[in-house]
Amino acid sequence: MDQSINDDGNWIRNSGRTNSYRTGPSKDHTLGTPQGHYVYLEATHGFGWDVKYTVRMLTPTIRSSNQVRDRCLVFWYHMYGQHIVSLNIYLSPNGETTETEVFTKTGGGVNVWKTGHVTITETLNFKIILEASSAGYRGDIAVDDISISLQKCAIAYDQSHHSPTGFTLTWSIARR
Ligand SMILES: [Ca+2]
Repeated sequence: MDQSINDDGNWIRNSGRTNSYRTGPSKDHTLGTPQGHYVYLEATHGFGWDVKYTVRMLTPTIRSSNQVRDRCLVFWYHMYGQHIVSLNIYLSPNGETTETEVFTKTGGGVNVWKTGHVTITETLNFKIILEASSAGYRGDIAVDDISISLQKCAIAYDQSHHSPTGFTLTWSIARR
């Protein structure tokens, strides 16, 4: 995935815990160990109290048509920390000019990884934008194991399901 330039900072690749107590994960979701990697918003890099700090990243263009349009986006997210604002996902046909919100979660309650899924039915090419916002140092938001399969999400969604079609996005943003 690529970093946006229309935001305040970058998603950061990390393993183990984050820099502040009482926020962020202590292990990734894939392996469930301190050695596994995830990406996150490091809220300590933000603007401080009550000023929203936002990071965004984008997938490459995903090709759609009338024949190929149904997909299920599955991901795991971790929102723990009292200064967390939101995690939002948007679809955009043209970078970041026009966006449609398809997922939003606010607040930072519990120190666990949760799964999210979004059915996508786009007939035009699109990108997926992942956006996290916080307003204070206990605002670390993490994401892991993003995958896209070529079917609508099942109604009774099985968290262990992985489709052999589609693909898994990898963390190529290794800067910090
Ligand atoms: Ca991982």
